[in-house]
Amino acid sequence: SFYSDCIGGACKKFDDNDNTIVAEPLIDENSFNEKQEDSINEPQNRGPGLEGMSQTYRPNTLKRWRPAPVVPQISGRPGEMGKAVHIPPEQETLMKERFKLNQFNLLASDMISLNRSLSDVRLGGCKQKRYPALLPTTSIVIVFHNEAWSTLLRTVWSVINRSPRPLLKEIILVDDSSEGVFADHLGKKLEDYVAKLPVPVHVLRTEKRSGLIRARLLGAKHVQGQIITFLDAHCECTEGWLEPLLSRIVEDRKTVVCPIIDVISDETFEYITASDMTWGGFNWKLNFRWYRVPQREMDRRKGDRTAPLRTPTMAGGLFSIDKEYFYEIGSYDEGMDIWGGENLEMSFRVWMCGGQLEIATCSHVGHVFRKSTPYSFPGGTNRIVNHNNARLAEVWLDQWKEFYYNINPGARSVPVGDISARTDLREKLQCKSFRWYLENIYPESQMPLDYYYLGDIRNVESKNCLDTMGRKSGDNVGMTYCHNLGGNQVFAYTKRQQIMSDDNCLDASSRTGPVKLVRCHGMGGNQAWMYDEHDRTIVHVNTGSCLTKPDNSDVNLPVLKACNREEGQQWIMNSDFRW
Ligand code: LR7
Ligand code: MN
Repeated sequence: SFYSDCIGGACKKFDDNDNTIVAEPLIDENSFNEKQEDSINEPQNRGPGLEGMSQTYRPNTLKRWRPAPVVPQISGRPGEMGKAVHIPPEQETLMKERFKLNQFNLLASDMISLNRSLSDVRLGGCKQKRYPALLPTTSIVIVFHNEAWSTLLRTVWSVINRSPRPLLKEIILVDDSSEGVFADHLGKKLEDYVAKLPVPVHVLRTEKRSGLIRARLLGAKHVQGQIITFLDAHCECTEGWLEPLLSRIVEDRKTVVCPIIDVISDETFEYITASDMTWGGFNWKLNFRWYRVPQREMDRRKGDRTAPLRTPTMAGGLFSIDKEYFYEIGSYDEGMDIWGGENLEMSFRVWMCGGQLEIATCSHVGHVFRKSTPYSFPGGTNRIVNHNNARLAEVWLDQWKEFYYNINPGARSVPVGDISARTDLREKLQCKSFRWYLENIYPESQMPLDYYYLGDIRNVESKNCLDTMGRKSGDNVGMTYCHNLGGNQVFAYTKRQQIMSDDNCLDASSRTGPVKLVRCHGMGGNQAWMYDEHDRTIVHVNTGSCLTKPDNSDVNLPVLKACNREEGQQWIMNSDFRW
């Protein structure tokens, strides 16, 4: 039961399955030796940076950059060093009441200092690293709709306190038409407050609710630094977060770099370090998901966990990009509304059009992961997310868009709008195909590179269809009447002999066994099936048994049996088939 109540699967949670792990504490292998300090930047010095330079960044000598914290980092208030805040029982009712405003524990957040201290969560190897003595400047762009005061300002303060000052051009806050009680603190009060901060902070406002994508485009337009760094409005940047992001772009300006996104608990505001062994993927529904980094990427990095990690996709909220490259590569799709889809859209676009997407594992930024969204989606959540995803599927997914439409048939009826500007962009940039992306960037993807069939699987005798019944890995696959709608009845029969539905594959471990849905492992074994088009049998390769319709009709579970050529073992995999 993970991600179930999170839109787009954006919540960062432990998965009960093997290859989707997230938050695990890191062991600090080497402690930092202060004596190795070789250079400290002047807090007041706003240069040198690389003002006025673009396209190529000059190579230069290395140094240790240092932030210039404005406020002492220990307040004596709860939550210091990223610790959990516990609300006394007598305030529980108030806590629950306030929780609804933002879908996180606002009472706890309000108790914590805006400057709270955090521990240095980096791997030992990261703390030793030096970065170019000349780095480009960055503008931080933070968009928000109905954000709480304490989370927004803690984000701002964490940037100010933990970024080397010469690198920080400005912070741009974009208020996406916050309403009601939020308008009180996000209006003049915010403007007056930020005017007193020790770095330039600008507040922009959208004319009407425009969604995070267009709000970011507005923010980006005003950026004066050479690099745009986007953050969500409920983040906390940790020690050394910025230098790894900027220096990767210096090495290759077509690199889009994300930090490791740590977890700030929505219940206690505890800062929980995330694993450096996860990267971004996606499923057939086009939900962004975290998966374990495969061995091949560890090998490419020669086992160095501090080396930048190439990731197939990004979560979307936290990343740095060269400003000129941002526009060169097509910024964002302005046709996307409110929330969702832009993260995968940009991920595919960057990879397919000649850039690269990385996680700088030495950069850690915390984010408050919520279980549900507090704000409205005008027009309906599903409608908006389906619209955004359909746009990206139409532009970037080629034939693999059918996986999305089949598993999410509701998306077929949502108007995608005009996508010609985006298809023109793909043409103009001479981007590679989605097949190229699957082959070269994401061979581990749930979307199979080669497949024979995508559709429902019908039994000749019962005329029923295989159905996942929405069950999860480890459960039995079911069977029910064919509804022709796709969704839980869509399976792909792949060239690797898998019968898959999204993350899961049909799997049997004995010759008479139940047939289960198990997370696809891509290694054949219990997940290899042979479809014989002539006999219409689906043979389990390991056991030689045949997939058979359920024994009696009250248990709707298909089974494995010795092959007998009867109709109960005959299956139709053909989209054009009608009884
Ligand atoms: O209409 C809106 N206008 C906005 O300005 C809706 C939202 N927003 C703001 C909002 O206030 C917040 O600052 O946009 C930001 C992101 O919205 P969240 O925080 O409600 O959603 P999220 O954290 O689930 O968003 C993740 O997915 C989004 C898909 O569109 C964006 O890419 C977010 O940036 C992204 N967040 C992250 O990547 C942080 C890690 C989460 C994960 C995985
Ligand atoms: Mn967020």
